[in-house]
Amino acid sequence: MDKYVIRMAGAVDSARRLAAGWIVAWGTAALLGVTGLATLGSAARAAEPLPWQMGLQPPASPTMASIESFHTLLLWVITIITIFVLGLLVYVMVKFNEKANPTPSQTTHNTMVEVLWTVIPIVILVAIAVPSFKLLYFTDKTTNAEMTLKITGHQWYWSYEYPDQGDIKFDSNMLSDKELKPGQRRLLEVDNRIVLPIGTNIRLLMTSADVIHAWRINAFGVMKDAVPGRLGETWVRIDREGVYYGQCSELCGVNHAFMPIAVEAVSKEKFAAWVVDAKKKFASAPDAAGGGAPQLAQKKAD
Ligand SMILES: [Cu+2]
Repeated sequence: MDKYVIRMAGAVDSARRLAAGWIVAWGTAALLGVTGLATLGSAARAAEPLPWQMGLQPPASPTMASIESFHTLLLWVITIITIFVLGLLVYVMVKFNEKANPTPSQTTHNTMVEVLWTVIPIVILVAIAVPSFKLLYFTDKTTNAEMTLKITGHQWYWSYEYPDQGDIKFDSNMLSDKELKPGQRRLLEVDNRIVLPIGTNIRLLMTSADVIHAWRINAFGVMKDAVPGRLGETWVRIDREGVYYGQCSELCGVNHAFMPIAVEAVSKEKFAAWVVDAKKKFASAPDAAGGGAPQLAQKKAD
């Protein structure tokens, strides 16, 4: 009886190891995929989450469209792997249980199987890594930027500069509950929205005047840390008009949750008209972006 128990334990053990090998390998693959997806999830009016929505909100930039298709690819990979591992477990339970397999095999190693469960996951990881790195470099910067928006994080608001539109500068603060007009999004609406043209390659430069913040808009697929003393760069090309919302995504202090981002994406003509108005509107506040004295402005003054 003892001998039988030991044999049985051996068979179960090797079956368990076989399954464990796959689970570890595929778990790593799944994790790698998930880290690539950490950019997604809050609100935007031109592309916003809806009750009972399946999947992501509609992408509003080529970057987000690419992130979404990469996400779909990974979802397929993860689904197939999960079903395969589940199949293996069920197979082991049915085929090698005590009744079906009273005299278990004494096998402890199988070179072929071991090579396969090492090589196949590597091949799949490499197949995932190639589009992943391509996407990473695509989001990194644009080679032909048509305009620049400089973003500075402050505790706890954002300030914006349009260096090639006649130096427009302004602060953007969240509206309090009292200031909200009907229909405006609570904790998302701001006093001065960023206005940007659609169909334009916009270079986004990010820095901070105090601690690390992160400028994030899900519909654009943009999330980049704003680090004091450094200049981060990414880009966006907005597909269609509308208002897009985002939030600071780096824990930056007590009011971290209260420094939202609101972007009004308009046609190029409307943007040109806004620039004319904005120059007048923000001219009265020459140091609007101040408080933190952004590095670029300082350099210019030298
Ligand atoms: Cu912040």
